[in-house]
Amino acid sequence: TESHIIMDETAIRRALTRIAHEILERNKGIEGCVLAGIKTRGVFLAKRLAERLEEIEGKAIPWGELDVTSYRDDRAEVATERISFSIPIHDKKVILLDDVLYTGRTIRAAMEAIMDCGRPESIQLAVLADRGHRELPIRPDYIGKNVPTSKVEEIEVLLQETDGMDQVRILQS
Ligand code: 3GP
Ligand code: 5GP
Ligand code: MG
Repeated sequence: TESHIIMDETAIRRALTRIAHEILERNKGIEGCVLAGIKTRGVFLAKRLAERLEEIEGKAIPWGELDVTSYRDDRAEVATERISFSIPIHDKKVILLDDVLYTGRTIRAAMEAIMDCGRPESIQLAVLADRGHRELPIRPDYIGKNVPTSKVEEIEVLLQETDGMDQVRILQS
């Protein structure tokens, strides 16, 4: 397996800072916005982005974690429990955060999970890496890095909180 680094700690930090500014520009501030990090690594990205937004705006932005496994369409068993999001989302602008966007199935499931909790004003999507190969009509609003990949390549996302370091790598077997 061959591996090379496509984002280091600095690149990840700069991408999150840029995305924070893009979110503020698009939404004219953070009023009415809520961040939803998709487990596992999307949660840490949401937390970091919330910190960045608060530094810039001087206002706290609500954020929470979303576990969408029971909403996925490729699970053998039908969802028995409908999990809820811990923050009220009625009439809010919900910004989903994930590490890697691939087929789009995770995001479809995340949108369903959010919709089950109420009626948001809108849903936006931010990802650290977009590796292409969508199977659904989903596109991110905020992208850390576009990474054209073949289907056999994989992106490895390492974050300090879970992996002891910040790095994005591409793996070719
Ligand atoms: P994450 O939960 O921290 O995002 O999907 C579960 C984990 O497996 C993910 O971690 C992700 O990083 C990792 N993973 C690596 N390659 C793939 C892949 O091709 N598909 C999925 N679903 N997950 C992958
Ligand atoms: P999708 O549902 O869009 O196919 O895949 C998105 C989810 O699967 C993300 O939450 C991500 O964690 C995981 N995933 C898919 N492909 C990759 C990949 O190449 N690398 C990593 N790290 N995660 C991936
Ligand atoms: Mg993920």
